[in-house]
Amino acid sequence: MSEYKMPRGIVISGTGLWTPPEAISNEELVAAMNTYAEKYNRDNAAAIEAGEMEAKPFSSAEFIEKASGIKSRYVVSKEGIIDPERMRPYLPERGDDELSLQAEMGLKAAKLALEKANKKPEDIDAVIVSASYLQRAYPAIAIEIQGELGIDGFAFDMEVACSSATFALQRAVDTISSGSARAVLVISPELTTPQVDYTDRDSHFIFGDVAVASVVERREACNAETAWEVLGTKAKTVFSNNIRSNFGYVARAEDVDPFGAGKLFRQNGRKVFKEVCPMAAAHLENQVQEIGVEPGSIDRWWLHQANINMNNLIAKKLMGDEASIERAPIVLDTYANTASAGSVIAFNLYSDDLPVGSKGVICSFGAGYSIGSLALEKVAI
Ligand code: CO8
Repeated sequence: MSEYKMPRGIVISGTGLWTPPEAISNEELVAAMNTYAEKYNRDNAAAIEAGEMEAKPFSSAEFIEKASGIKSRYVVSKEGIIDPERMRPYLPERGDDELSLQAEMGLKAAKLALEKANKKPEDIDAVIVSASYLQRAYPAIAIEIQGELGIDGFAFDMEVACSSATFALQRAVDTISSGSARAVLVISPELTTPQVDYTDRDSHFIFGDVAVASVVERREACNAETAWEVLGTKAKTVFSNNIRSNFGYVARAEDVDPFGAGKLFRQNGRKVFKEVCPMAAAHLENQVQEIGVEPGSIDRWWLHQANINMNNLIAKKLMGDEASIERAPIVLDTYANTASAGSVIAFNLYSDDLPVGSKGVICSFGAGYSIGSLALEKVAI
């Protein structure tokens, strides 16, 4: 790659994590899916018997925990998801004059991040909302949040699936280093549950809702006691059809059901596992080499949270026998996969304990494929 060297002096000075108040355990989710499957198989018994339809296979809480490490997930609305007659969240439509749901989630995390960074809206020049799904095309959710906070500057939305948060943090670093903004608020309101097919046992257990936010700014303007200086960033994308969501506005002109087969989240999880693990490990090795250190001297890896076995494998490749849950913390047991927010949740929950001088890496990997990382060092202000 290029000889480009990161300009120093840009920090992540605060993060915010908003967790929805409701949670669904594997057992509750499986009970709903299996009641739905039983009824489906009963109602379609003749067609299944004749080989015209496939029976719905049953899900298992034991499988879910063993295969993924997920035990529970937070959701914005639980009731509809675990109702076998509905099998999707119920989110009442809001009017144009009301705050949209994704803006509301993002705003909650943004306020927490501003508080942690000891910043006021007037200190911020730009807002980026970056998530794997956006609830509308325009006006941007980021501009809605900008308006609510009273920020004078510019705002825009972007989407890079599971790497939405890391790619947006990188855009914030670039924006500040080019002088386009003094400070940037990066927000990922991951509202995943409306795009999950809760009748599909392969994917019904994977995702949860959450919102995270970060303040990125110049070290010289930072008001926090400590911050995380950005030592380097790295982004990579390689096209793959193994994780796909075909839901989109063109469905209306294609005369197809926008919520029909293949339009919700789907993946070939096994292939993703096999292909992404070596890509992510190599990417991370390069990331730390570029900042002049060996993987062994990184104190903490805030890895993407899609699968515990994937993270253990990547951690082992990077740290060998030194790999541990303390050095590569896991949040997906309680949060599940929250698309791009997972590594930022891990950073938010597991970074305050580290002393000044510690080094860490935030990294995401997922659909696209996309891999994004930021190498950080804790600094005293
Ligand atoms: N209960 C019981 N059995 C099950 C279940 C279940 N719930 N699900 C699958 N099985 C069965 C399968 O059908 C299969 O049966 P058979 O052998 O008879 O065919 C068997 O169990 C084994 O299935 P798999 O091979 O699929 O099992 P794995 O061990 O591979 O585990 C995982 C499946 C957990 C999905 C795993 O492959 C995985 O986590 N892979 C990595 C995936 C990944 O990292 N993806 C990133 C996606 S996230 C992302 O990029 C963000 C997208 C944007 C967000 C979208 C929001 C909606």
